[in-house]
Amino acid sequence: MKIYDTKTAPTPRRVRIFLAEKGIDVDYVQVDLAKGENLSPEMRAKNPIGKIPVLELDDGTCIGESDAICLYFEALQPEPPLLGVTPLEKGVIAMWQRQIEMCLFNQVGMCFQHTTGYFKDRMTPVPEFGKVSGINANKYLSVLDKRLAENEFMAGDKFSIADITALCAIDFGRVVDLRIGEDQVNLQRWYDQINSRPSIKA
Ligand SMILES: N[C@@H](CCC(=O)N[C@@H](CS)C(=O)NCC(=O)O)C(=O)O
Repeated sequence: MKIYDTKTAPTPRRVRIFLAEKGIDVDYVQVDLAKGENLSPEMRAKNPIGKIPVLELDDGTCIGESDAICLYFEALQPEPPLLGVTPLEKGVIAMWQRQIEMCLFNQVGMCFQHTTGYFKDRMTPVPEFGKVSGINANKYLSVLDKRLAENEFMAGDKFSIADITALCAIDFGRVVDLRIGEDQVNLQRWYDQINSRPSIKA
């Protein structure tokens, strides 16, 4: 099997960290997004929306969507669990994963795409929308800071996929000037803790 990956992009990074946490080695094939390699007919045959990452299994089956890829590997190798074990853990982790994706990760992505025009060859940037997305992302950091005042990790007392998504969003957010506020001490404590995990370098 192999994963079509782009080393500099935040979404495939989520999958690389997830797999590093599980100690799963996969071959990665680099795809140049700036050159539009992800939009070729060959890549669209693997993922109709032409986005990265894509997991290609040995029988040719392709799975797009970072969450779906992580779900596949969690089922294949449950240890260490990153999506929860009990029904309660699974529900709480899924909630934080989804909200962090919608309110932070996607907002950072929209801010980047619409304020920089990085993909203007394939989309119409709307700078005002990008600006509002950046403001939304910034505001959501205070929700996370509050959450982390009472919880070690995003979804409670265990490291999970939600922590990976949040860290990748915050790191990528630097390109659009997203910063943890000086007063957001809980978020900073969490960030330093997660950022020191060996998997983060994946
Ligand atoms: N929901 C998808 C998002 C994938 C996505 O947006 N990937 C970006 C890289 S971070 C991409 O391939 N962009 C290329 C493009 O839009 O042309 C997932 O979670 O896998």
